[in-house]
Amino acid sequence: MDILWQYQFRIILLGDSTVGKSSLLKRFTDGIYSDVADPTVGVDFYARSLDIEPGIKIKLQLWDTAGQERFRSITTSYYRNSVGGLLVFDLTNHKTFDHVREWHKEVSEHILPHNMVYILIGHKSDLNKDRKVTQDEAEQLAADMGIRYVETSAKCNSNVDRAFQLLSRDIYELMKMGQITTRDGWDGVKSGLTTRALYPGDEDIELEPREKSCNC
Ligand SMILES: Nc1nc2c(ncn2[C@@H]2O[C@H](COP(=O)(O)OP(=O)(O)O)[C@@H](O)[C@H]2O)c(=O)[nH]1
Ligand SMILES: [Mg+2]
Repeated sequence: MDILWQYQFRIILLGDSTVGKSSLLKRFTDGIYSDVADPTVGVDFYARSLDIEPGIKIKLQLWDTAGQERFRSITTSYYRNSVGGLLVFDLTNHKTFDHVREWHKEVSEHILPHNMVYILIGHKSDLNKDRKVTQDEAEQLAADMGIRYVETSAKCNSNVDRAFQLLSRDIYELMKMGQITTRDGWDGVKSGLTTRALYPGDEDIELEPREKSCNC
């Protein structure tokens, strides 16, 4: 019996509008980048699988705010049903960095008594000459929040896979330690989908795991 993925993690993108959240997701799931992004057209979620260690395949369900970044316009279930969050700011816009703490506070308060695993993302690293946030201050903020910091560029495809890999591995490690468990009525982590589950009674069928962005 083939296993398509052992676990599904539901992950959200957080941060001000135009920091590059949708571009990051498109690069990660479809391998494409466009300088002309339409903020009003957004899919709800994207998907891609990752092998985070030999034999362990994780399906990431990645949720985008789709232009609803204003505080309190995002529904609580968006936060509550997620196990991981990318806190994204634009390296060329200091305000977006200043707002990271607010995003972190807003989400963390909404999901109490549970926790979320975060990673801090300094995005648009290709625009180094316009940089307004130093690596040192970003690393300091990440250290204060007890999370990792990675600088990415969707344009140059720099560190994009790595950011999702690191976050997924952190979540998986916490699962192995029993600090994150699947819970009834919670979509943050779901366990295994196999070919048997997909095609009961037809175990000879061979399925290639295929992932595409989803706009349903
Ligand atoms: N230079 C550069 N521009 C980017 C990058 N990622 C996104 N952008 C641009 O930033 C703008 C906003 O991106 P978008 O993904 O819509 O941001 P969102 O509102 O956070 O989803 C668009 O014009 C993108 O082309 C990047 O890595 N480098
Ligand atoms: Mg967007």
